[in-house]
Amino acid sequence: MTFHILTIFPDFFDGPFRHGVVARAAEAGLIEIRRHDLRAWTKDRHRTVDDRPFGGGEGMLLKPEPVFEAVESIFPERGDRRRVILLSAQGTRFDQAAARRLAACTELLLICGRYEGVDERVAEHLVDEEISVGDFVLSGGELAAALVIDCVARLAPGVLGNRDSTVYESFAEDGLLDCPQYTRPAEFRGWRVPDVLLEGNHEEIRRWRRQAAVAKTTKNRPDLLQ
Ligand code: 9D3
Repeated sequence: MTFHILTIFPDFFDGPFRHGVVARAAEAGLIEIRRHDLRAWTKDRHRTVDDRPFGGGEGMLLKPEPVFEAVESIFPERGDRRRVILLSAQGTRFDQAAARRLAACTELLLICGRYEGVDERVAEHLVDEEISVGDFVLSGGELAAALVIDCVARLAPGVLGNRDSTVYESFAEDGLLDCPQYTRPAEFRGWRVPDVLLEGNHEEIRRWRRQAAVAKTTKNRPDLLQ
């Protein structure tokens, strides 16, 4: 699976994919991550990618021409399994189900917005989907693109093996957060690991984990309990 990133800050991605599962998947040739500098598709001396909003308002917008030219040259042909995504605060919310859908593609092109936004014709006439990573304000789409790639890449065919059943993997199994987990030592600064986990009664452990997951979900994410 190939990820293309269209950005004015290609150097931003020097770091995020050099560690862990994504780095190993790239080394194994299971995924490829290619960065494209949006300014390569400008035609003026100053390599201008932004301009002022019609109707007035704060800040600058990414202008449409370089973005259209870039996408059309990176993807001369489009298709179901070759999708173009705009990262923007106005997009539909990214979640594990969206990640699973995107993992079925062979090539994804992620466009990183900057400044106050992107000319709306990009969202309307160029991209397949517009995606937001959550209800908070970022300073641009780069961090969001890194997040989406991290999440989708581990679902790409062959990346995780069948240790996690990635086909069915959901963020919250049966609507619950993961249960609390402990490792050694059994007592740390006076805080003991629950006895049931040390005793080896697997039916009791299963029941404890279930109620602990419900308690954790109630406390931290009541919205998940319909
Ligand atoms: C929503 C606030 N906007 C109204 C004045 C300003 C604005 C905020 C953030 C304009 C651009 C941006 C840049 N954000 C992204 O490019 C972005 C983003 C985000 O801010 N939140 C969640 N997901 C994403 S994906 C891309």
